[in-house]
Amino acid sequence: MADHTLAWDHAEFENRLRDKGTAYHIHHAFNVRLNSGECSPEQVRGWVANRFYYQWCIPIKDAAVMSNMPDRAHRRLWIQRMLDHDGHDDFQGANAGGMEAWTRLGEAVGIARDDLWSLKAVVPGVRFACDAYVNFARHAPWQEGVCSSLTEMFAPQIHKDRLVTWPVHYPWIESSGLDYFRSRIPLASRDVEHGLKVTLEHFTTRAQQQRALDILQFKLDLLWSMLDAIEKAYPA
Ligand code: AHQ
Repeated sequence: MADHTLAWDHAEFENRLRDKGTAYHIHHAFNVRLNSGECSPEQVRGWVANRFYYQWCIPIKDAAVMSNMPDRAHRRLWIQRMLDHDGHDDFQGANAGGMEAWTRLGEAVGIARDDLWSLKAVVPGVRFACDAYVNFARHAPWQEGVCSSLTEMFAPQIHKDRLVTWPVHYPWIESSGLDYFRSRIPLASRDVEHGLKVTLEHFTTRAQQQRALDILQFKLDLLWSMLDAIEKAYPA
């Protein structure tokens, strides 16, 4: 039987998307310990080395979403995300991209570039979660791929937390190593502006809006399960 439950207006729909922030990995015990200074250098290195695989997968995920995008106007916006991570133009300095900035984070916490890029430290649960994200992006309609990136609604805060707490708790980490977090704050806000517009305009019936909430929950669970796996691999 058709469900004629009234769809939420855009403001209510956005509020319900944002209300899911309570499940964001900022609240995960490992992240709380990390930003409270309770992690050992080995646990910090474990987090950096495992999260590198997520960073490695993001541009591949974004290329998958883009390959499903028929509209050039959306591709012109979406391609920026890949350039942010892979770099562009002369690939030097600020043009080197997020994976280079994460490599500098790795070196600042004591992980050599070759070790980080070998992905040898990536534990099965992290690899599985990241691969699930890429596979989702490959097979889902592009609007669902865009919707899944909306966990970045909550990302500026987690980056700001690191920039405030890590220098206090981990003075042994060279400040320039935190440049990745600095760079993401404006980029996350830019990404969310496009992602939210697509999501609010595409998911129009109540059933579709519930689908969008379920997609966001899938991604929240994906981020959460990465920290579960990291926490288990690097116990307190
Ligand atoms: O550094 C992050 C990043 O580039 C992205 C892209 C976006 C996506 O497409 O799913 N999500 C995301 C996130 C990044 N950093 C995470 C963190 O905790 O540092 C947060 C994560 C997100 O909120 O989805």
